[in-house]
Amino acid sequence: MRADRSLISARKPDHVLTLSDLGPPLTRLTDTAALHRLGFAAFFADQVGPDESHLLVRRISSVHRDRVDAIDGSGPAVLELAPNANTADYAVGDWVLADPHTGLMVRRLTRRTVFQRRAEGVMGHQLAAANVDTLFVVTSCNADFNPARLERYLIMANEAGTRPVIVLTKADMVDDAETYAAQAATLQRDLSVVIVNARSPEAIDPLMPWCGPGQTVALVGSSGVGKSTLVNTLSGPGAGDPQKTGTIREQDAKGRHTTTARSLHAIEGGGWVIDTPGIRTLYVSDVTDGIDTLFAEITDLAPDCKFRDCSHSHEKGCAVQAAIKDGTLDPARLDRWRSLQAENRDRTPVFTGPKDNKTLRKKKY
Ligand SMILES: Nc1nc2c(ncn2[C@@H]2O[C@H](COP(=O)(O)OP(=O)(O)O)[C@@H](O)[C@H]2O)c(=O)[nH]1
Ligand SMILES: [Mg+2]
Ligand SMILES: [Zn+2]
Repeated sequence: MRADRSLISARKPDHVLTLSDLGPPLTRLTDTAALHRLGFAAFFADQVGPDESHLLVRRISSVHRDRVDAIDGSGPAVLELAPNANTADYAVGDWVLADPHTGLMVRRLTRRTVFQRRAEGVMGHQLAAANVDTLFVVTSCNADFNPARLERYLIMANEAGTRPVIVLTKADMVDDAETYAAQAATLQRDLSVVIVNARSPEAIDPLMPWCGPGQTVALVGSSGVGKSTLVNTLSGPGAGDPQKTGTIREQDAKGRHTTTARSLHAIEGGGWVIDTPGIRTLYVSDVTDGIDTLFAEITDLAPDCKFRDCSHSHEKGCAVQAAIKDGTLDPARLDRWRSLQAENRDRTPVFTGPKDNKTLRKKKY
């Protein structure tokens, strides 16, 4: 127990400890109530072996160059990485097991989903967020609304294995929010679209189906669309607005980068929400599956084409061209499919050489 106290003392360095300073108990694997609060889902619990039952459960809430911040069932918690660990290997949303005596991370649990971005000109991926169940793709009912950009976010969600939901904010500022919603709904089969005023406490109601204990949502979208405002609304009035929000230039609806880092926040009715800074340019690279899902109406037709390697442009017996002729497929969709495919092909590195020659593209067109 002595070691547990030294762990706590790291939280309050200038304090003489008494027993009452120990606060709520640390979240152990046997502490089902705290695990439930923390949103620890069965997928993660199932990974823990019987010999690990003495360990503590923590979730990474932000990643810095030299350290990571974490939470447990009672709030912020210390998590020490091994001296040789690289914080870039961890993502906000990661679940980890920690030693109760030293606070040292023992291991990271396998991720259910992960968002990663390939930075321009850099090998490898930049981790954005992990274990996200639902991606709220946030855009506003104004000049920010851009179907081509929304498609890129949808590809990102599909590729990560995360359910996308389009969240249209600033519905209070227009009277044709439904028009935006109808347009957004055509972007992908069975896509959910929600219209909110992010500043209103009522915004929480239509978003609740994707929140609740065990659920993690992440917010993406341009700066100024209301992501941080939504985090504050989802956190509830008791949380005291954990995120700073910004102003936008009204003429082009461009936001400033008020949010600079990713962070994890508790949702009032249970579950967790990850805020992210706006992404300026979103390239598609190595996202073949994500594109297939976005354009499911095209992907589904391809097996009916006469040629297996049909490019759906000039070939005889092309089921996709036939669908365009009979008016069941929007030709603009085929154009966008083609250009996103080409971008993906150009930007996906095909590694060669002795070490990497197994890392070819997952799937060939
Ligand atoms: N009227 C209205 N203003 C909003 C709404 N959502 C966000 N805002 C405002 O838009 C600005 C940018 O919001 P912020 O949350 O910082 O955007 P972020 O960059 O996406 O995190 C702030 O002034 C918000 O108060 C909304 O639904 N309605
Ligand atoms: Mg923000
Ligand atoms: Zn074809």
